[in-house]
Amino acid sequence: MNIPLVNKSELTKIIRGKILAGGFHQVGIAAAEKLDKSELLVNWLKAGKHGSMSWMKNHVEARLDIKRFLPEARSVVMAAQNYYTDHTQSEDPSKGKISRYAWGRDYHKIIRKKLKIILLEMKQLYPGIEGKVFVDTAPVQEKLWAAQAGIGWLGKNTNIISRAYGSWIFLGGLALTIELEYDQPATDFCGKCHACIDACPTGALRPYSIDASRCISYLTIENKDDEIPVEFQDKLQNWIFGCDICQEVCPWNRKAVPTDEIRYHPDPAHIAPDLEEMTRLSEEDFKKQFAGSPVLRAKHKYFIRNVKTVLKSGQKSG
Ligand code: B12
Ligand code: SF4
Ligand code: SF4
Repeated sequence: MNIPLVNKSELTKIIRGKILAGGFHQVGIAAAEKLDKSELLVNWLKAGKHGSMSWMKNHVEARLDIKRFLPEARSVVMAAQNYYTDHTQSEDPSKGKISRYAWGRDYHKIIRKKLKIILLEMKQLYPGIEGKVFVDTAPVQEKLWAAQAGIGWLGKNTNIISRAYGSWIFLGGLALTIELEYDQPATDFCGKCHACIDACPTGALRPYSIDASRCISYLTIENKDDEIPVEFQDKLQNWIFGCDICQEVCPWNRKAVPTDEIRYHPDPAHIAPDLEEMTRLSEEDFKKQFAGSPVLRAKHKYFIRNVKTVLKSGQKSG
Protein backbone atom coordinates (compact mmCIF):
# COMPACT_ATOMS: atom_id res chain seq x y z
CA MET A 1 0.00 0.00 0.00
CA ASN A 2 1.50 3.32 -1.09
CA ILE A 3 0.30 6.40 0.71
CA PRO A 4 1.66 9.34 -1.24
CA LEU A 5 3.57 12.30 0.17
CA VAL A 6 3.64 11.26 3.78
CA ASN A 7 6.08 9.12 5.64
CA LYS A 8 5.50 6.41 8.23
CA SER A 9 6.57 8.57 11.11
CA GLU A 10 4.24 11.41 10.15
CA LEU A 11 1.31 9.04 9.64
CA THR A 12 1.97 7.47 13.04
CA LYS A 13 1.98 10.89 14.67
CA ILE A 14 -1.26 11.84 12.96
CA ILE A 15 -3.13 8.70 13.92
CA ARG A 16 -1.91 8.85 17.52
CA GLY A 17 -2.99 12.47 17.72
CA LYS A 18 -6.42 11.68 16.35
CA ILE A 19 -7.00 8.87 18.84
CA LEU A 20 -6.04 11.01 21.82
CA ALA A 21 -7.90 14.07 20.54
CA GLY A 22 -10.93 11.82 19.97
CA GLY A 23 -11.32 11.22 23.70
CA PHE A 24 -9.26 8.08 24.23
CA HIS A 25 -6.78 8.02 27.08
CA GLN A 26 -4.16 5.73 25.60
CA VAL A 27 -3.04 4.62 22.19
CA GLY A 28 -0.62 1.89 21.14
CA ILE A 29 0.32 0.44 17.77
CA ALA A 30 1.46 -3.05 16.80
CA ALA A 31 2.45 -4.73 13.55
CA ALA A 32 -0.36 -6.89 12.16
CA GLU A 33 1.49 -10.16 12.61
CA LYS A 34 0.33 -13.36 14.25
CA LEU A 35 0.60 -13.16 18.03
CA ASP A 36 2.30 -15.98 19.95
CA LYS A 37 -0.40 -16.44 22.56
CA SER A 38 -3.34 -16.23 20.19
CA GLU A 39 -3.42 -20.02 19.72
CA LEU A 40 -4.16 -20.51 23.44
CA LEU A 41 -7.71 -19.63 22.53
CA VAL A 42 -8.09 -22.96 20.72
CA ASN A 43 -7.45 -25.01 23.87
CA TRP A 44 -9.62 -22.66 25.87
CA LEU A 45 -12.52 -23.34 23.53
CA LYS A 46 -11.79 -27.10 23.43
CA ALA A 47 -11.90 -27.19 27.22
CA GLY A 48 -15.36 -25.56 27.12
CA LYS A 49 -14.22 -22.53 29.13
CA HIS A 50 -16.47 -20.31 27.03
CA GLY A 51 -19.56 -21.97 28.56
CA SER A 52 -22.57 -21.26 26.36
CA MET A 53 -20.94 -18.30 24.52
CA SER A 54 -21.00 -20.23 21.24
CA TRP A 55 -20.31 -16.96 19.37
CA MET A 56 -16.74 -17.24 20.66
CA LYS A 57 -16.35 -20.16 18.25
CA ASN A 58 -17.37 -18.04 15.28
CA HIS A 59 -14.59 -16.79 13.01
CA VAL A 60 -11.90 -18.40 15.15
CA GLU A 61 -9.42 -18.02 12.25
CA ALA A 62 -9.83 -14.24 12.49
CA ARG A 63 -9.34 -14.32 16.27
CA LEU A 64 -6.07 -16.18 15.68
CA ASP A 65 -4.85 -14.07 12.79
CA ILE A 66 -5.76 -10.41 12.20
CA LYS A 67 -5.18 -10.91 8.46
CA ARG A 68 -8.27 -13.11 8.41
CA PHE A 69 -10.14 -10.11 9.82
CA LEU A 70 -8.65 -7.65 7.32
CA PRO A 71 -6.55 -9.42 4.67
CA GLU A 72 -4.34 -6.43 3.80
CA ALA A 73 -3.80 -5.42 7.44
CA ARG A 74 -0.32 -4.06 8.21
CA SER A 75 -0.95 -2.34 11.57
CA VAL A 76 -3.24 -2.64 14.57
CA VAL A 77 -3.96 0.60 16.39
CA MET A 78 -5.29 -0.01 19.89
CA ALA A 79 -7.21 2.64 21.83
CA ALA A 80 -8.16 2.56 25.50
CA GLN A 81 -10.72 4.62 27.34
CA ASN A 82 -10.69 5.03 31.11
CA TYR A 83 -14.13 4.40 32.67
CA TYR A 84 -13.30 4.73 36.37
CA THR A 85 -15.35 7.08 38.50
CA ASP A 86 -14.96 7.93 42.14
CA HIS A 87 -17.98 5.97 43.42
CA THR A 88 -18.03 2.76 45.42
CA GLN A 89 -20.27 -0.28 45.54
CA SER A 90 -22.82 -0.36 48.35
CA GLU A 91 -22.17 -2.85 51.14
CA ASP A 92 -25.84 -2.72 52.15
CA PRO A 93 -27.03 -6.34 51.84
CA SER A 94 -30.44 -5.22 50.58
CA LYS A 95 -28.84 -3.63 47.50
CA GLY A 96 -27.62 -5.29 44.33
CA LYS A 97 -24.21 -4.70 42.77
CA ILE A 98 -23.84 -3.75 39.13
CA SER A 99 -20.40 -3.86 37.58
CA ARG A 100 -18.78 -0.44 37.17
CA TYR A 101 -18.51 -0.86 33.45
CA ALA A 102 -22.31 -0.73 33.28
CA TRP A 103 -22.98 2.24 35.57
CA GLY A 104 -23.04 4.71 32.69
CA ARG A 105 -23.76 4.54 28.97
CA ASP A 106 -22.87 1.56 26.82
CA TYR A 107 -19.22 1.82 25.72
CA HIS A 108 -19.76 -0.14 22.51
CA LYS A 109 -21.62 2.69 20.82
CA ILE A 110 -19.37 5.42 22.21
CA ILE A 111 -16.11 3.78 21.17
CA ARG A 112 -17.32 2.47 17.81
CA LYS A 113 -18.51 5.94 16.80
CA LYS A 114 -15.24 7.58 17.82
CA LEU A 115 -13.15 5.03 15.92
CA LYS A 116 -15.36 5.18 12.83
CA ILE A 117 -14.92 8.94 12.66
CA ILE A 118 -11.15 8.60 12.97
CA LEU A 119 -11.05 5.97 10.24
CA LEU A 120 -13.15 8.14 7.96
CA GLU A 121 -10.91 11.14 8.55
CA MET A 122 -7.82 9.07 7.79
CA LYS A 123 -9.40 7.82 4.56
CA GLN A 124 -10.32 11.35 3.53
CA LEU A 125 -6.83 12.65 4.28
CA TYR A 126 -5.07 9.74 2.61
CA PRO A 127 -7.20 8.06 -0.04
CA GLY A 128 -5.99 4.50 -0.38
CA ILE A 129 -5.95 3.66 3.32
CA GLU A 130 -8.34 0.86 4.18
CA GLY A 131 -9.29 -0.19 7.65
CA LYS A 132 -11.73 -1.90 9.97
CA VAL A 133 -12.98 -0.87 13.39
CA PHE A 134 -13.39 -3.39 16.21
CA VAL A 135 -14.77 -3.07 19.69
CA ASP A 136 -15.67 -6.11 21.77
CA THR A 137 -17.98 -7.94 19.37
CA ALA A 138 -15.64 -8.40 16.40
CA PRO A 139 -13.53 -11.59 16.23
CA VAL A 140 -10.32 -9.95 17.45
CA GLN A 141 -8.47 -10.87 20.66
CA GLU A 142 -8.34 -7.31 21.90
CA LYS A 143 -6.45 -7.99 25.13
CA LEU A 144 -3.56 -9.65 23.32
CA TRP A 145 -3.37 -6.73 20.89
CA ALA A 146 -3.51 -4.19 23.71
CA ALA A 147 -0.58 -5.95 25.40
CA GLN A 148 1.36 -6.16 22.14
CA ALA A 149 0.73 -2.47 21.44
CA GLY A 150 2.02 -1.52 24.90
CA ILE A 151 -1.27 -0.23 26.35
CA GLY A 152 -0.94 -2.50 29.36
CA TRP A 153 -0.06 -6.01 30.38
CA LEU A 154 -2.36 -8.98 30.63
CA GLY A 155 -2.83 -9.42 34.37
CA LYS A 156 -3.34 -12.69 36.21
CA ASN A 157 -7.01 -11.67 36.44
CA THR A 158 -7.00 -11.78 32.60
CA ASN A 159 -7.67 -8.06 32.24
CA ILE A 160 -5.37 -5.53 30.61
CA ILE A 161 -3.77 -3.35 33.26
CA SER A 162 -2.36 0.02 32.30
CA ARG A 163 0.28 1.62 34.51
CA ALA A 164 -1.55 4.93 34.20
CA TYR A 165 -5.17 3.84 34.58
CA GLY A 166 -5.22 0.35 36.08
CA SER A 167 -7.67 -2.08 34.53
CA TRP A 168 -10.77 0.15 34.44
CA ILE A 169 -10.32 0.69 30.73
CA PHE A 170 -12.30 -0.29 27.67
CA LEU A 171 -10.51 -1.39 24.55
CA GLY A 172 -11.17 -0.91 20.87
CA GLY A 173 -9.07 -0.59 17.78
CA LEU A 174 -8.44 -0.18 14.11
CA ALA A 175 -6.86 -2.67 11.75
CA LEU A 176 -5.22 -0.62 8.99
CA THR A 177 -3.60 -1.40 5.65
CA ILE A 178 -0.70 1.01 6.23
CA GLU A 179 2.63 0.47 7.86
CA LEU A 180 3.23 2.57 10.97
CA GLU A 181 5.82 2.84 13.73
CA TYR A 182 5.24 0.27 16.44
CA ASP A 183 5.29 0.35 20.22
CA GLN A 184 7.06 -2.09 22.50
CA PRO A 185 4.85 -4.78 24.08
CA ALA A 186 3.91 -4.06 27.69
CA THR A 187 5.88 -5.49 30.60
CA ASP A 188 4.08 -7.66 33.18
CA PHE A 189 3.99 -6.03 36.62
CA CYS A 190 1.90 -8.64 38.46
CA GLY A 191 5.02 -10.00 40.11
CA LYS A 192 4.30 -12.40 42.98
CA CYS A 193 0.85 -10.95 43.65
CA HIS A 194 -2.12 -13.33 43.47
CA ALA A 195 -4.79 -11.21 45.16
CA CYS A 196 -7.24 -11.64 42.28
CA ILE A 197 -6.91 -15.43 42.23
CA ASP A 198 -7.53 -15.61 45.99
CA ALA A 199 -10.49 -13.20 45.90
CA CYS A 200 -12.50 -14.80 43.11
CA PRO A 201 -15.47 -16.40 44.86
CA THR A 202 -16.10 -19.04 42.20
CA GLY A 203 -12.56 -20.23 41.46
CA ALA A 204 -12.83 -18.97 37.87
CA LEU A 205 -9.22 -17.75 37.70
CA ARG A 206 -5.91 -19.48 37.17
CA PRO A 207 -3.00 -17.10 36.61
CA TYR A 208 -3.53 -15.47 33.19
CA SER A 209 -6.47 -17.67 32.29
CA ILE A 210 -10.16 -17.60 33.04
CA ASP A 211 -12.81 -20.29 33.06
CA ALA A 212 -15.60 -18.03 31.86
CA SER A 213 -18.23 -20.67 32.63
CA ARG A 214 -17.46 -20.13 36.36
CA CYS A 215 -17.20 -16.34 36.22
CA ILE A 216 -20.00 -14.29 37.83
CA SER A 217 -19.79 -11.89 34.93
CA TYR A 218 -20.65 -14.72 32.55
CA LEU A 219 -23.18 -16.28 34.92
CA THR A 220 -25.15 -13.03 35.32
CA ILE A 221 -24.80 -11.59 31.79
CA GLU A 222 -24.18 -14.25 29.18
CA ASN A 223 -25.72 -17.35 30.73
CA LYS A 224 -29.28 -17.75 29.53
CA ASP A 225 -30.32 -20.73 31.67
CA ASP A 226 -33.48 -20.40 33.69
CA GLU A 227 -31.43 -20.90 36.84
CA ILE A 228 -27.89 -19.98 37.79
CA PRO A 229 -26.12 -23.33 38.37
CA VAL A 230 -26.66 -24.45 41.98
CA GLU A 231 -22.94 -24.54 42.84
CA PHE A 232 -22.67 -20.78 42.22
CA GLN A 233 -26.01 -19.58 43.61
CA ASP A 234 -24.66 -18.63 47.04
CA LYS A 235 -21.40 -17.19 45.66
CA LEU A 236 -22.75 -14.13 43.87
CA GLN A 237 -22.03 -11.76 46.77
CA ASN A 238 -24.90 -9.49 45.66
CA TRP A 239 -23.62 -9.12 42.09
CA ILE A 240 -26.68 -8.98 39.86
CA PHE A 241 -24.93 -7.83 36.67
CA GLY A 242 -21.25 -8.49 36.08
CA CYS A 243 -18.57 -8.71 38.74
CA ASP A 244 -15.59 -6.52 39.63
CA ILE A 245 -14.06 -8.43 42.54
CA CYS A 246 -10.80 -9.43 40.82
CA GLN A 247 -10.29 -5.83 39.73
CA GLU A 248 -11.31 -4.24 43.04
CA VAL A 249 -8.55 -6.16 44.84
CA CYS A 250 -5.88 -5.37 42.27
CA PRO A 251 -3.22 -3.04 43.72
CA TRP A 252 -2.81 -1.40 40.33
CA ASN A 253 -6.34 -0.04 40.62
CA ARG A 254 -5.64 1.86 43.86
CA LYS A 255 -4.51 4.91 42.00
CA ALA A 256 -7.23 4.90 39.37
CA VAL A 257 -8.19 8.37 38.20
CA PRO A 258 -11.76 9.42 37.42
CA THR A 259 -12.58 9.59 33.73
CA ASP A 260 -13.39 12.80 31.91
CA GLU A 261 -15.87 10.87 29.73
CA ILE A 262 -19.08 12.12 31.27
CA ARG A 263 -21.11 9.34 29.64
CA TYR A 264 -19.41 6.76 31.88
CA HIS A 265 -20.42 8.63 35.01
CA PRO A 266 -23.00 6.59 36.89
CA ASP A 267 -26.70 6.89 36.53
CA PRO A 268 -27.69 7.02 40.25
CA ALA A 269 -30.33 4.34 39.61
CA HIS A 270 -27.64 1.89 38.49
CA ILE A 271 -25.24 1.96 41.43
CA ALA A 272 -27.10 0.22 44.21
CA PRO A 273 -30.58 -0.84 43.11
CA ASP A 274 -32.82 -2.19 45.83
CA LEU A 275 -33.13 -5.95 45.40
CA GLU A 276 -36.76 -6.26 46.51
CA GLU A 277 -37.75 -3.36 44.25
CA MET A 278 -35.95 -4.96 41.32
CA THR A 279 -38.02 -8.14 41.63
CA ARG A 280 -41.10 -6.04 40.84
CA LEU A 281 -39.58 -4.44 37.74
CA SER A 282 -41.77 -5.09 34.68
CA GLU A 283 -40.09 -5.63 31.33
CA GLU A 284 -41.10 -2.13 30.31
CA ASP A 285 -39.69 -0.59 33.50
CA PHE A 286 -36.48 -2.57 33.07
CA LYS A 287 -36.03 -1.21 29.56
CA LYS A 288 -36.75 2.30 30.78
CA GLN A 289 -34.51 2.15 33.85
CA PHE A 290 -31.57 0.75 31.90
CA ALA A 291 -32.05 2.51 28.56
CA GLY A 292 -28.65 3.05 26.91
CA SER A 293 -26.86 0.92 29.52
CA PRO A 294 -25.02 -2.39 28.97
CA VAL A 295 -27.38 -3.92 31.55
CA LEU A 296 -29.96 -4.42 28.80
CA ARG A 297 -27.74 -7.24 27.48
CA ALA A 298 -28.88 -9.43 30.37
CA LYS A 299 -32.53 -9.19 29.25
CA HIS A 300 -35.33 -8.62 31.74
CA LYS A 301 -35.98 -12.30 32.44
CA TYR A 302 -32.37 -13.10 33.35
CA PHE A 303 -31.81 -9.88 35.27
CA ILE A 304 -34.76 -10.80 37.49
CA ARG A 305 -33.35 -14.33 37.77
CA ASN A 306 -30.08 -12.84 39.06
CA VAL A 307 -31.86 -10.63 41.59
CA LYS A 308 -33.98 -13.51 42.87
CA THR A 309 -30.94 -15.78 43.14
CA VAL A 310 -29.14 -13.23 45.31
CA LEU A 311 -32.23 -12.76 47.48
CA LYS A 312 -32.72 -16.52 47.82
CA SER A 313 -29.13 -17.10 48.86
CA GLY A 314 -29.39 -14.65 51.75
CA GLN A 315 -27.85 -11.48 50.29
CA LYS A 316 -24.27 -12.23 51.18
CA SER A 317 -22.55 -8.94 50.66
CA GLY A 318 -18.89 -9.06 49.57
C1 B12 B 1 -15.46 -13.37 26.13
C2 B12 B 1 -15.28 -12.10 26.94
C3 B12 B 1 -15.61 -12.14 28.29
C4 B12 B 1 -15.84 -13.46 29.02
C5 B12 B 1 -14.45 -14.08 29.29
C6 B12 B 1 -13.50 -13.08 29.98
C7 B12 B 1 -12.06 -13.12 29.55
N1 B12 B 1 -11.21 -12.76 30.48
O1 B12 B 1 -11.70 -13.41 28.42
C8 B12 B 1 -16.63 -12.98 30.27
C9 B12 B 1 -18.11 -12.99 29.96
C10 B12 B 1 -16.38 -13.79 31.54
C11 B12 B 1 -16.14 -11.54 30.36
C12 B12 B 1 -16.12 -10.83 31.52
C13 B12 B 1 -15.61 -9.55 31.65
N2 B12 B 1 -15.26 -8.73 30.65
CO1 B12 B 1 -15.11 -9.34 28.81
N3 B12 B 1 -14.74 -9.80 27.02
C14 B12 B 1 -14.79 -10.91 26.35
C15 B12 B 1 -14.30 -10.72 24.90
C16 B12 B 1 -15.53 -10.59 24.00
C17 B12 B 1 -13.38 -11.82 24.36
C18 B12 B 1 -12.21 -12.17 25.30
C19 B12 B 1 -11.51 -13.43 24.86
O2 B12 B 1 -11.16 -13.59 23.72
N4 B12 B 1 -11.34 -14.37 25.81
C20 B12 B 1 -10.77 -15.61 25.47
C21 B12 B 1 -9.90 -16.25 26.54
C22 B12 B 1 -9.10 -17.29 25.81
O3 B12 B 1 -9.14 -15.27 27.19
P1 B12 B 1 -8.24 -15.48 28.50
O4 B12 B 1 -8.69 -16.46 29.51
O5 B12 B 1 -7.96 -14.11 28.95
O6 B12 B 1 -6.94 -16.17 27.86
C23 B12 B 1 -6.09 -15.45 27.01
C24 B12 B 1 -4.88 -14.91 27.73
O7 B12 B 1 -5.11 -14.77 29.10
C25 B12 B 1 -3.71 -15.84 27.35
N5 B12 B 1 -3.20 -16.78 28.30
C26 B12 B 1 -3.77 -17.90 28.62
N6 B12 B 1 -2.98 -18.59 29.43
C27 B12 B 1 -1.87 -17.87 29.65
C28 B12 B 1 -0.74 -18.13 30.43
C29 B12 B 1 0.25 -17.18 30.49
C30 B12 B 1 1.44 -17.46 31.34
C31 B12 B 1 0.12 -15.95 29.77
C32 B12 B 1 1.15 -14.91 29.89
C33 B12 B 1 -1.05 -15.72 28.97
C34 B12 B 1 -2.01 -16.69 28.93
O8 B12 B 1 -4.20 -16.65 26.32
C35 B12 B 1 -5.54 -16.45 26.00
C36 B12 B 1 -5.55 -15.98 24.58
O9 B12 B 1 -6.19 -14.76 24.35
C37 B12 B 1 -13.50 -9.37 25.03
C38 B12 B 1 -13.52 -8.47 23.78
C39 B12 B 1 -12.62 -9.00 22.69
N7 B12 B 1 -13.15 -9.11 21.47
O10 B12 B 1 -11.46 -9.31 22.93
C40 B12 B 1 -14.19 -8.68 26.24
C41 B12 B 1 -13.27 -7.92 27.25
C42 B12 B 1 -12.08 -8.79 27.55
N8 B12 B 1 -14.10 -7.82 28.44
C43 B12 B 1 -13.94 -6.72 29.07
C44 B12 B 1 -14.52 -6.44 30.33
C45 B12 B 1 -14.53 -4.98 30.78
C46 B12 B 1 -15.07 -7.46 31.10
C47 B12 B 1 -15.48 -7.40 32.58
C48 B12 B 1 -14.59 -6.51 33.45
C49 B12 B 1 -16.96 -6.95 32.70
C50 B12 B 1 -17.52 -7.11 34.09
N9 B12 B 1 -17.10 -6.28 35.04
O11 B12 B 1 -18.34 -7.94 34.36
C51 B12 B 1 -15.39 -8.89 32.97
C52 B12 B 1 -13.99 -9.24 33.49
C53 B12 B 1 -13.85 -10.67 33.93
C54 B12 B 1 -12.40 -11.12 33.89
N10 B12 B 1 -11.81 -11.42 35.03
O12 B12 B 1 -11.80 -11.18 32.80
C55 B12 B 1 -12.93 -5.81 28.39
C56 B12 B 1 -11.60 -5.89 29.16
C57 B12 B 1 -10.85 -4.59 29.26
C58 B12 B 1 -9.53 -4.81 29.97
N11 B12 B 1 -9.12 -3.85 30.77
O13 B12 B 1 -8.87 -5.82 29.81
C59 B12 B 1 -12.89 -6.41 26.94
C60 B12 B 1 -11.55 -6.29 26.22
C61 B12 B 1 -14.01 -5.67 26.16
C62 B12 B 1 -13.60 -4.28 25.69
N12 B12 B 1 -13.63 -4.05 24.37
O14 B12 B 1 -13.21 -3.43 26.44
N13 B12 B 1 -15.70 -11.10 29.16
S1 SF4 C 1 -15.12 -11.18 37.53
FE1 SF4 C 1 -15.61 -12.06 39.56
S2 SF4 C 1 -16.16 -14.21 39.20
FE2 SF4 C 1 -15.16 -13.42 37.32
S3 SF4 C 1 -13.03 -13.99 37.56
FE3 SF4 C 1 -13.21 -11.93 38.42
S4 SF4 C 1 -13.67 -12.26 40.61
FE4 SF4 C 1 -13.98 -14.20 39.58
S1 SF4 D 1 -4.45 -8.57 41.67
FE1 SF4 D 1 -2.23 -8.89 41.56
S2 SF4 D 1 -1.98 -10.76 40.32
FE2 SF4 D 1 -4.07 -10.03 40.02
S3 SF4 D 1 -3.96 -8.79 38.19
FE3 SF4 D 1 -3.67 -7.37 39.91
S4 SF4 D 1 -1.43 -7.27 40.22
FE4 SF4 D 1 -1.85 -9.05 38.89
